[in-house]
Amino acid sequence: GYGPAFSPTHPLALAPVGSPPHSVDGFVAAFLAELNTKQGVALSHSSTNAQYLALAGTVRQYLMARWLETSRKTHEAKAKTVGYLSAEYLLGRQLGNALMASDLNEIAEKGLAQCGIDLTTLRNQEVEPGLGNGGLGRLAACFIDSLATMDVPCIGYGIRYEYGIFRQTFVDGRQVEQPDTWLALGSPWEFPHPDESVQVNFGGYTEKSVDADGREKTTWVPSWNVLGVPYNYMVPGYLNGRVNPLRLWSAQATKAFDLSIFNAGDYAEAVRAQTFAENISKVLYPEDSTPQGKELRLQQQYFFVACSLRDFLDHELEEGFDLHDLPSRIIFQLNDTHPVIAVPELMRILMDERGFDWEEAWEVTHQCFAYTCHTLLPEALEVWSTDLLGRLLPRHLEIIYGINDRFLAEVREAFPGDELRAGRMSIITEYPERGVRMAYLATVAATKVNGVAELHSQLLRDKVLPDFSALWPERFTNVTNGVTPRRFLKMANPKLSDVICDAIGSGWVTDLERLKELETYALDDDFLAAFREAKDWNKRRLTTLLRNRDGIDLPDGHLLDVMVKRLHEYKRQTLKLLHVVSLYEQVLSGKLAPADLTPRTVVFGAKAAPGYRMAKDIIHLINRVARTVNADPCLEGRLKVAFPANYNVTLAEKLIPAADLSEQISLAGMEASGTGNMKFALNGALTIGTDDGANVEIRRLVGDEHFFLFGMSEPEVAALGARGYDPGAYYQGNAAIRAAIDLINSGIFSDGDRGMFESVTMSLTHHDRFMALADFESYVAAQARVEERYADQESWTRSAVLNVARSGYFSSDRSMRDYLRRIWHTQPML
Ligand code: H53
Repeated sequence: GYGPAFSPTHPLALAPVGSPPHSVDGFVAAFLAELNTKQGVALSHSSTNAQYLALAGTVRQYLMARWLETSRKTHEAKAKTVGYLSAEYLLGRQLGNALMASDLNEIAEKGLAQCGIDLTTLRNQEVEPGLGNGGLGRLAACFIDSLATMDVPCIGYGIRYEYGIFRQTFVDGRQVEQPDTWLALGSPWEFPHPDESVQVNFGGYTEKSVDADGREKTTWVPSWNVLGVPYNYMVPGYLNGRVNPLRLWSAQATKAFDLSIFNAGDYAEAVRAQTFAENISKVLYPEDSTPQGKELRLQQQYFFVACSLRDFLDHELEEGFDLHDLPSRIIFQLNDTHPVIAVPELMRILMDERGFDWEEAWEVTHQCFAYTCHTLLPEALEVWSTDLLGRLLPRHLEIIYGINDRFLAEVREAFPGDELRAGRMSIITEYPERGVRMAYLATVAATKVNGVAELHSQLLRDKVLPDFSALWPERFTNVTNGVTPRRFLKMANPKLSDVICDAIGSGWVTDLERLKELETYALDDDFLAAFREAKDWNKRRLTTLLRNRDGIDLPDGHLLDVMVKRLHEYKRQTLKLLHVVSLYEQVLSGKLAPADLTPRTVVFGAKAAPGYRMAKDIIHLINRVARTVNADPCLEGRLKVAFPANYNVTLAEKLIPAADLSEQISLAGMEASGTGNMKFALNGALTIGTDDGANVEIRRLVGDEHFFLFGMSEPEVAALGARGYDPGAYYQGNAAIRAAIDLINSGIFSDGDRGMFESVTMSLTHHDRFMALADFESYVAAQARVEERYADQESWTRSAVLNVARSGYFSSDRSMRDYLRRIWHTQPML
């Protein structure tokens, strides 16, 4: 609480403490104070890590006053806030972004140099917080960056995993996972607030009673609980003084929890209880878009959502706030189905704790939630068994049944006699066991449901939720994903940023459509030369990094062909690999002279979910192909495969700016959006891609001549599936496919072991669920067009410039504007 001299309205309590002076001297003084007084080390004896921590602390000081001021302003204005609920935030390193957002880069560089310290060395000391798997988690990070930059009040809510996404290593070419100990050397970006901890209940049973007014009342009698401790992170807007909070929850045992056992005399048991509670936020589940249905995962979901709702209601609203007006103050955006348990949780709070009746509670709940779906894969849609859910959250299951009963009554009223439809639409499924379809629950509850690219939103309406879009057509909308230009262009690609700024100024950093002004420069020789020089610089930077980080040598002057994303069959890394193997086979068999190959380095980066066997086999195969191809002298200087381990945001920031060719080759209708595709185009890589996800929009905007389209369209995929797809016919009928697959089966990549990659080749020739063989010929033809264009460097560079100039639409600032207008109905505070 506040001391007597500092009532919340006391002027000194209102005025945040000022920042250090925005000067080199001010910076150095603050930095040395951090080092000396916070860490107790002298500059002369400080380790790189101590210096990094001191630097982070210094930058934090500059952001502090703005952070407090932002919070004061938002509360005072009673502004509507976006509550972004996401189980993942793939933030990437914080230091560079914080320096950029507070305009401290130059000052820090000079100040540190005065202390004999190199800023880049300190930057490289940071271990990125990998609190997400892939696209979905990175999207959340881009969105909160954009909201802060656009001066929109937002609280990001999530989980502070003690271990983020695993660190990938290769042993004999196979993926081996190591724990991500990102907190080990200190975590200077977070503010723990044990004083604002929240209790979260689990288990037990419910009791019905009748209150004094004769109304039926339900009480949840839980059997155990844990404490959620919030850790605040600063989300600084770009040069605008706004700093929004990201609030991540960490699980801790409650006193009551362990004391009862402790009092009974079993100390060891008490400690075990503590460990049990803390397991909840211990580790990020490493499955990307394939939920495992594990109990701990549901605990995580309820844990962070319960903490977040409680936090918002208790700490962000003034005392006595009438919760009937809650929709005027908050919109909770559900990032996929992971946080959907928030729906029955808000119902429970309003009914059981605040005395709302069902209809009142439902009206408020409905207005307070919007749902983003990020997938089309049926196996990615979460279903929780009622058995598990009822055991862990008995009251919530009752409420879900209540929601379903009323919903199905509405369906029957709209479609009388159509029992089949009611069965199809039920939130509860009976197969393979009774379960709650979380996507249906989200759709029934939400004011708006959106997909993440135009094609995806269309397919969501037509194929995943057709009955729902028939019932509520106006509920469905699209917001195409975006990426933050601050991190992924200005920060990751400083050379290209300078070239752009020299031509059109710096307005594009917060208004990315201004890149349009570069179109005229696509014909300017000086500009093209500067553009190419930036690309070359990025390639040299990458070469140095990969040499030091992985011992990989990137040859000079190669077309850099990059496929980086999670390893998933639908993304079709095997299609890219078959292309490589086919080129190799043609050289081996004398069909192709090595001198006729366009010198090319293919870079893969991909993590596989640890339990996803096929994905791990594919990683193994890529590494083995790389080993053989790279060692074969006949390909020397012509074809190389590089597979740096542990692809993450930090590596992406170096890889993407260096790339010439971006591989976006999922089977049409499978990739909801993709966001890597946008980052590559924005950095001047050309895309080879299918008509899938946001590729459709990228191609439309950059123009057909500047995009290498191949493969079946989604309707063609559907038609082929309906006719019956037979990959064996493609294997038999296409000599190149057959030769490539046979080469893998020959044992050439596996020291003569012909069976080593049978799982992969058999899957391709017998099932090929994602139709890689059907698209192979078209893919190879598109690669030939790539090589033809690349031979004309001027024409290639012009296309690259036009890709940059026409990618402004893919700023996450634009995505946020679309959410504000179409879904959240709130505005920037400016
Ligand atoms: O979300 C990205 C999309 C991408 C999609 C990805 C995603 C996950 O990373 C995890 C779960 C899920 O359902 C979807 O695969 O296409 O770009 C952001 O929307």
